[in-house]
Amino acid sequence: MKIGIVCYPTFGGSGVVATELGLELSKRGHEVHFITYNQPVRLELLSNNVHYHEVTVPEYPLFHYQPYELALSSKLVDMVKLHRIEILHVHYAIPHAYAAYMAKKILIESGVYVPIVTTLHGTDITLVGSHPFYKPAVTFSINKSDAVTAVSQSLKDDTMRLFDIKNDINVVPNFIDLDKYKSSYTDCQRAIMADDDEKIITHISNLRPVKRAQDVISIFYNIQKEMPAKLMLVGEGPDRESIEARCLELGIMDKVIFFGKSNEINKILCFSDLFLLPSKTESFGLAALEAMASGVPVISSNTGGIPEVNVHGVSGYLSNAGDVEDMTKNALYILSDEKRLQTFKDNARKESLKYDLHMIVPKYEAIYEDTLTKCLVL
Ligand code: GMT
Repeated sequence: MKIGIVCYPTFGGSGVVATELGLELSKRGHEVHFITYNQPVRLELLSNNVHYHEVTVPEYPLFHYQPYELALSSKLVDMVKLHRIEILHVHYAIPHAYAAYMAKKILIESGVYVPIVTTLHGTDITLVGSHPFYKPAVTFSINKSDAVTAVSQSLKDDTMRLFDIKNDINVVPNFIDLDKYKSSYTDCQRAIMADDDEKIITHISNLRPVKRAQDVISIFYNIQKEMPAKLMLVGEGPDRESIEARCLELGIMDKVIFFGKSNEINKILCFSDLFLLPSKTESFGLAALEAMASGVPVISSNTGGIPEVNVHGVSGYLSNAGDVEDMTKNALYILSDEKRLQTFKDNARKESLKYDLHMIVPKYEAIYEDTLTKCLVL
């Protein structure tokens, strides 16, 4: 198949999922075209089967806002025609499904029909999309897609509850290339990060308010009072400054390592004993899955799709968002006994096997095939 993928090319989970999906599809013999405004961060290797087409928005002083959706629609039209792309898989209802619908309509005028598969990732539904301002556009974009997927049952339920959806939504969870995490699982040199007796706690996110990174600091502060520990913080975002200020205020700056944006997540995770994800909401929690694949137990909130990934009492523990005391208690319970910690580590890795990309990517392929067949009949 010739597949066009539209995503946000940034460090966010949706961009990672879209990129890994495209790369795996290309390995499975499909021709994949990424169409976006920057080369996706995890798209390191361009091969015969993987292409990247940049969407540029010509600056024009008359426009207060430059029309990205318009530029994307035009680029999609051109790329579908030029490369005979058979199906478009767009990640995020707005603006991607919205722009793809416009492209589809333009292409119909030239006798070309390209179906659209839309994947909902969360922020487009739970945070931005449900704002009354965007609701009509999100509802329209979902209902006009030829197939719709959501990354968890919880996100599907939220979508059905918040919008007037006429389409069926398939749940296709986030996935992981387990091999990438397996090597680091064994080759880890944690001595370069911490002393032997120190426990390593990790948090990875884009440090937006929804991630509740201040809770990460509070939980870590409580942990390091009870045992020697280091905190590794990976990611950049609007809360970085206030987090640094809080660490300074608590006198723990020397125990916190800020990595900033990193492409070496698997290496960092291999040093870790515990992963913290106290988010206010999370449609899936890809970062938690990446941790689990590295054999790192997860202390998380119980919101959104997280309970579908992190199994309470098995791969880690779940608490109400904001309940720092309970999260601290659970963290200390896991960390305070070496045998118990090892059991949780093994369980975490075992639970992550359910999300092997070799099992999940074929689900997308089946959806593409069904959609193409359905559209042919119509
Ligand atoms: O969580 C983020 O800040 C990034 C965001 C995105 O849109 O890229 O991630 C969302 O999509 C990921 C991939 O499906 C999910 O694993 C994340 O849980 C989801 N984030 C939220 O729902 C807040």
